Amino acid sequence: MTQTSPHPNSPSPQRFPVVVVGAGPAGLTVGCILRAAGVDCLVLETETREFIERRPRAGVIEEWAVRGLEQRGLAGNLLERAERHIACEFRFAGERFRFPYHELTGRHHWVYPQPLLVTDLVHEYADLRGGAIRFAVRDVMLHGLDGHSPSVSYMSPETERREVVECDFLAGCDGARGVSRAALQPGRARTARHDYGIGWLALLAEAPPSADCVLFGCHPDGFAGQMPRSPQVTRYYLQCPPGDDPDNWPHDRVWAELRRRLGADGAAPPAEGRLIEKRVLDMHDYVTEPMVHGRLFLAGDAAHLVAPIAAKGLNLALHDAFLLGDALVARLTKGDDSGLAEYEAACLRRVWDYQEFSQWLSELYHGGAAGDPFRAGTTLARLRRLFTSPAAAAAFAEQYLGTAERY
Ligand code: RFL
Repeated sequence: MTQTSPHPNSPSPQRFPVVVVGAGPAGLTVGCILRAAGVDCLVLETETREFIERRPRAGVIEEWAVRGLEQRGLAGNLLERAERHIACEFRFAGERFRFPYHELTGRHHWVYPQPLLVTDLVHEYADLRGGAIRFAVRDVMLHGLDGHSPSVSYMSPETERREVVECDFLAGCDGARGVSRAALQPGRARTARHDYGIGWLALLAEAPPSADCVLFGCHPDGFAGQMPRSPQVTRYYLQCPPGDDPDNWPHDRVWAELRRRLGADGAAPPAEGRLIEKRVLDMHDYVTEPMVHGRLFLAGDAAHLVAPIAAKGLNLALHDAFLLGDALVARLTKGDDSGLAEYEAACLRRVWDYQEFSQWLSELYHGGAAGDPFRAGTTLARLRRLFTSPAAAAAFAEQYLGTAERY
């Protein structure tokens, strides 16, 4: 929510050069970059530390993103513990088709559960780099976005009062349901949205993965996916109607559908285990433009959401955060404005490229189950082409791994 002037009952407003709204991967990475350069900032987060360190979400991180974390001293645990993935496997027409992207390109993916990354980043920011952070704040409001001295106010859980913090710059990193994007609307920004008309039942199972790689089951009854997270926990997805009730998916139905849709000659069936997360995602994408308003800079899901079809959201959040963190440091330590001026354009080139790839991949996953024999035919042709045309395979690998030389 936004209002023109801060609520008056804060006794003495504090001041930080940067306030970061949201302690997800984007906000924490920006915070760590600022602290490493000796720039003070405050991170505000509506949830508790325990909650954000456990919230299950992404797992697939692209090589360039890990390199970016490493260059900023943020990948120590990740490089020790993450798994290197070198292939994925498509299953269609009752057969298995392994796509060995490492063999084709020399590149790989990292698999590291998002809660572990967030735990590492909070520890680095708050415990090692001495960054200020307030958890469990409520009713965050942004003020004075049109001027040179914006501010943020929030209800403090400790004082039960509205606290006001003045700043030079605001980083809006509060995800898809935060207040930063809303502060730009109406009339200040346009959100372009795409709905796939498809639901995914997102599942986390206490079970080892049934294969050493990501599996994509392109089945006439709907998509099924397996994304390994750790030797003990596996993420699965099952295509379902949008808005479906997770209660329509009892344990036995889930495992029967996973076995059927991921079934193929010579393939081990998914290892059954307790389902520790079960929720329906209505698949959609959006991009908000502009990502910058005055001294407010949006980053990550606050600015753009990409459905988990191609496992790109966390990667885009990190891409924004590297650019924004570095640009703020340049501005605040050297007076160099160029990074901030180029920030939005540099983010959006990769964002739109990844959005386009997600759309393309969605047809590969879902086209065969659309109930349209023509789409089923073209989808099968698209799938087969990946395994018959080296040019098509190279293009897929580049987009899947995010390795294009330029965006
Ligand atoms: P986050 O992670 O949502 O963090 C935003 C933080 O802001 C807090 N917040 C507020 N704080 C202060 N004031 C407010 N008013 C606030 N409102 C909210 C929230 O509590 C939260 O802590 O956004 P960020 O940092 O931009 O990071 C984005 C990623 O989390 C997201 O894109 C990925 O999780 C997407 N995603 C995946 N991405 C990948 O790259 N690879 C994957 O394998 C992958 N799998 C997934 C995914 C997302 C999923 N969900 C959520 C649909 C799997 C799933 C199931």
